[in-house]
Amino acid sequence: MPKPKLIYFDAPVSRGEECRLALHLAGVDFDDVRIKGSDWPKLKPQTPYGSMPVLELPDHPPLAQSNAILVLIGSRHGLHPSDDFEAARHEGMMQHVEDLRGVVGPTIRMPDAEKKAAREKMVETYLPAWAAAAEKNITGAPFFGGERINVVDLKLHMAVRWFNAGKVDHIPATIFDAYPKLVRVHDAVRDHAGVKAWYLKV
Ligand SMILES: N[C@@H](CCC(=O)N[C@@H](CS)C(=O)NCC(=O)O)C(=O)O
Repeated sequence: MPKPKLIYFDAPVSRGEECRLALHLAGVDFDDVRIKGSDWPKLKPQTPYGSMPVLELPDHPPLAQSNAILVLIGSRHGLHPSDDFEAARHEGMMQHVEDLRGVVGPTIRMPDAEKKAAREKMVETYLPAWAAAAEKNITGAPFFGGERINVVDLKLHMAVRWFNAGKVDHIPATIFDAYPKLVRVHDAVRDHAGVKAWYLKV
């Protein structure tokens, strides 16, 4: 039986990395397929939605959309709530992270003057509003829903990590520091033994 395959760019970031972490925490032995940027244009039309990550499971067509992949892995391996309402609440927060990526992502390819203006405006308005909404909906501790890590926590972790490494031009690394629950989820994932084991392995 071939192994499950997770296909994404060769970078420990964003939608691909959260899916790799989920598979690792789930204990799934998977092929971590990393695509070079130069190979992507050829592969793109062969993927379900023209984007990555893509999860390939034996006897199934390829599955795309990070949240669908995370919910599937989480539901199968105890990393997503079995209660349907709580699961939907987690999925709401996962969509909130996708909304953030949908707003910040397009600035990546902007010329610098335009990027600076767009991001400075986000620092004033969108990003604090996004973080306040995230904060309001985190009900548990140390993770989103309580004591157990779930796929939603991996997604929140990746969102905070994107900025707090200080490598997103014109957005201060401290942008989410005033949101203690968001910071707590980020730190709890960073300090989780399974997550640490992944970074010792790759
Ligand atoms: N809604 C999709 C978005 C996927 C997406 O935009 N992925 C990016 C990488 S994080 C990508 O494939 N970019 C290359 C492209 O769109 O050509 C998801 O959640 O998976």
